[in-house]
Amino acid sequence: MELEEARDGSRLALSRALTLVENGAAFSTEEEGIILGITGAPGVGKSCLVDQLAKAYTERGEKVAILAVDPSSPVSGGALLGDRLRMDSADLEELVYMRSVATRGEAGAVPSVVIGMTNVLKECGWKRILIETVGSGQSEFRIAAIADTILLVEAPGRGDVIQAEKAGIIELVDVVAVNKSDLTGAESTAADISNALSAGSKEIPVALVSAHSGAGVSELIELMEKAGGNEISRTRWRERMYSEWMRLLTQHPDFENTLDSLESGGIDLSQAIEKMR
Ligand SMILES: Nc1nc2c(ncn2[C@@H]2O[C@H](COP(=O)(O)OP(=O)(O)O)[C@@H](O)[C@H]2O)c(=O)[nH]1
Ligand SMILES: [Mg+2]
Repeated sequence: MELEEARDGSRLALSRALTLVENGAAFSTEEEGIILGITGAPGVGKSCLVDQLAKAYTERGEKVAILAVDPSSPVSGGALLGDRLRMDSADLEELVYMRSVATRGEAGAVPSVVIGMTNVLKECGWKRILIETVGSGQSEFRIAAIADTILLVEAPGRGDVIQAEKAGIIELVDVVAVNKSDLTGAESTAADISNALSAGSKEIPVALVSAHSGAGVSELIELMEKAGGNEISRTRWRERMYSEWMRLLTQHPDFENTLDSLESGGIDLSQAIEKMR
């Protein structure tokens, strides 16, 4: 079976096992791992920063798995991304596994699929897992909520932190990175953000980084490691509850049948909910 070969190091078997989970197979594990969620609006430099983080972790000898969740692009497999990490040596490449996650436009089902995929990865020895999620809206944060540590990436002149504050989801964030520190305006953006966050109930550190030059990346990693010991906030538990509830619902054996009945007008919504209890 796939999983045994994947545990033995076969990447092909690992991709197959992940595809099974993507297609709805449930998978849990007792293995521990560290999941880092990287979120933020398109274009702020998440992918470039993920590459830098992966490079830094592999240089410490850690194996790193990257899951790129992008609901806007229908992707197949992670092969395209394979050469994205222009790694310094073939040895380092051995330490990185990268995979795009097809979400099939069902935002609600994303977290459960991704949780299952991280479980497969942990089971197969990939303990350091980076999840890149696009956007900074509520649904993206729901994906991020499965992470142990959440990094919100910003770029000069943007206002995603402020939006996250307005939406009441800033509590989910452990660290903010203002990327593109090589550009003018990055420092003042970081200062504005620190200022805005200082009024909140939780202390959220703000780091200046350049995913192009690598400046500030090791300091960012230190900040995230410190944050890793933080207690999980009520907001994040709430998001995890939502995700788990959604998983239980979408994996209910009668879920699809019930949708059929709703579609054909055979039952109404309250009857459908009753069936799902
Ligand atoms: N000047 C500058 N540009 C950057 C930096 N990091 C990323 N970019 C650029 O920003 C654009 C978006 O980067 P990408 O990683 O794809 O962003 P994502 O959409 O958030 O994943 C690309 O053109 C990158 O080359 C940086 O540190 N400095
Ligand atoms: Mg990206």
